[in-house]
Amino acid sequence: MTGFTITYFAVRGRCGAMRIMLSDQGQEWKEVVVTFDEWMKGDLKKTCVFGQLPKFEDNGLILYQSNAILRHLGRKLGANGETEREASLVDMVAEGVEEIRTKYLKMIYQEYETGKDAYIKDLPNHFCKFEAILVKNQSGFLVGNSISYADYSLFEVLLNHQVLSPTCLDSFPSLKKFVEMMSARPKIKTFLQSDAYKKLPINGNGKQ
Ligand code: 0HH
Repeated sequence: MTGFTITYFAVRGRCGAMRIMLSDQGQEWKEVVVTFDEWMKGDLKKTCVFGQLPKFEDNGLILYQSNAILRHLGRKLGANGETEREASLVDMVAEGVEEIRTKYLKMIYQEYETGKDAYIKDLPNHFCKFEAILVKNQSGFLVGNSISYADYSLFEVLLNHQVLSPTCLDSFPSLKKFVEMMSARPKIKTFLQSDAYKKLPINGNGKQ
């Protein structure tokens, strides 16, 4: 019996990948939704180790930093590579995904109007790296023969980018196949069709 709780704002944001991962792994979790007004009071912020959300609780263990949470779940749920060597490669690839996510969030929150077109134009320079990883690995996953937290993270980033630019994967057949394969996993498919997922905007400022 697990006791997972996610405390976060009413957006997919930095919890998108962990929710997809928990669903696919057949886990249940509780959501504590923080409103803008509650957050602005400042009391909760003061208790957060880095002054930010998400906060993740696992039977008394409290974690912050979305990628640390993904890694924790990867280790706990067996989605972290099958060997120590693979686990290191999973971390490496996940850091590469984080670089795209960070650039995406900067564009969305700071320069959507002025930077969106240039951002989309530059995407192939980032996507080609992940295309090459998938072509080399051949299993359909980023590392080894089993799904890892890096796969969930990349999948969620790509879903968001397909909203930003529906044709952005057209030159990347392996990435396109990867998104199709992940989307077709039964528990992910059910989650992506759920109100819990659909009702949440991708980002907190209405841009996507
Ligand atoms: N490195 C951290 C991580 O990966 C970054 C966390 C972070 O940026 O976990 N947290 C932001 C919220 S994510 C935060 O706590 C961006 C979504 C913003 C949506 C806000 C919607 C509010 C409306 C209800 N920001 C608050 C702060 O820094 O005070």
